[in-house]
Amino acid sequence: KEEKRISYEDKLKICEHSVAQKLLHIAIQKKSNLIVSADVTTTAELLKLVELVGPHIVALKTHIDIISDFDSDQTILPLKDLAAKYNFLLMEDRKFADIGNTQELQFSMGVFKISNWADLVTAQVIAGYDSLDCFRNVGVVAILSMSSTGTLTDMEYREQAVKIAVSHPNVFGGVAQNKIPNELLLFTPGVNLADSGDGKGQQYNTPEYVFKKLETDFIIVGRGIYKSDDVEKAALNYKIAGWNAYENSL
Ligand code: 5FU
Repeated sequence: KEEKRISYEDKLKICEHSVAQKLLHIAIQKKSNLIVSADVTTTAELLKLVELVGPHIVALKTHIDIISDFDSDQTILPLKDLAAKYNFLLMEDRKFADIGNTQELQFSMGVFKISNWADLVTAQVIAGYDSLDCFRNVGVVAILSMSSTGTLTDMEYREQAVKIAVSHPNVFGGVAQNKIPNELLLFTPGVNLADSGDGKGQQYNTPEYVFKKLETDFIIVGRGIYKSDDVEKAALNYKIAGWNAYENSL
């Protein structure tokens, strides 16, 4: 049966996790549901990109391990300043996928010390419910299904993954290409206004499609924005497209 999609205001009443609350407040305030995926490989490119897109986004999604000159003072301190200046959250797309003890180490130790700066992280649920216990003081977005061709996240996997996501107190959202329960926030990557794929397995949908059909809450856009000739204009276009698609889906 078709449920009607609910507004960000109504989501505020049912998504109690503090990170969900923050994201929803930012979305309403900035009239944006856009998350930019900053898949650039140097600190200079990253900070330049963030200066341009910062005003238009609710969160910046990083793959911090692709930054070749990563340095916590040079990379993370300015990034945190920009996040405060433009009011967005930092989402590290680490896709943790190991036993709890190892994830705990990967989360707080090593070079990147993700626990020191990320507001939210992505994690696979492949290792089971208890593996997510280590993500205290952060919000977890569980990977429930993937956007790539041939992904193994079939319906049975997704059903089990959703059970873990809705029941674990550290999890407030899911990354998926399908509708998920309303008590979770839905993050959808694989969004592009110009392309349908990248020749490497990525599959794209439009903002219109993901808000109407999947009832997504946040779109995640990478190359559609950071590869654009005019990055700021592209961010603004996706922000407006995302917000209009959200309003049209209500
Ligand atoms: F979980 C997922 C997924 O299913 N698909 C994705 O594309 C995550 N992603 C990430 O979103 C991926 O790792 C990229 O960082 C980003 C999409 O980038 P694009 O340039 O818009 O294709």
